[in-house]
Amino acid sequence: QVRRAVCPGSFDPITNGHLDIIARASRLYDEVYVAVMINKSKKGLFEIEERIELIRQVTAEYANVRVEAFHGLLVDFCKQRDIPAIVKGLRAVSDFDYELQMAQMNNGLTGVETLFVPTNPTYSFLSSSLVKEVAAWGGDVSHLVPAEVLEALNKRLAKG
Ligand code: COD
Repeated sequence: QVRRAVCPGSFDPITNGHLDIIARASRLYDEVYVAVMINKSKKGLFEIEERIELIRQVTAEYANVRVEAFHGLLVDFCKQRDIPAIVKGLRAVSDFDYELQMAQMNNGLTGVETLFVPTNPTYSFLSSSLVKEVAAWGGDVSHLVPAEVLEALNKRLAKG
């Protein structure tokens, strides 16, 4: 029996916080899917294809990680691929309420389980939106994202 899990998110762009959770999940499961949510009503800084390409580059060292886009419900993505577990990072109490609601809703829908991994304290304040904001104003985010992401951010922000 292959043990599978999914790490879902927007990943606009992937940060060291996301990467830490994905790496830890890859040590616990045989196969880890990184599922990049397509949200047509919210245009991100990076196109879905760019996000996926960046995630593929920075997870290349983890042989059991695969990256896919999805739209619709996460539980349907899980059902189609026979994935019984969602792995999420918990940063702080502020994440808890919403994450608990989603975990309970998803479990009620299909029985899929959600497992929470406590964030590495180095990244407990880190989010894609803060990275974008700080980078947009010229702040140094080189310790918060992988080098490939830093380069992509600088390119994108230089274009304006
Ligand atoms: N440290 C550790 N983990 C982190 C960090 C960090 N610094 N930052 C983010 N994470 C983890 C968290 O677990 C977070 O949940 C995940 O990475 C993704 O983060 P984001 O910001 O890229 O993505 P979100 O929060 O926009 O993603 C939300 C989902 C896509 C997971 C959610 O909206 C969803 O499942 N949507 C699909 C539609 C659906 O099924 N809806 C019904 C839900 S009940």
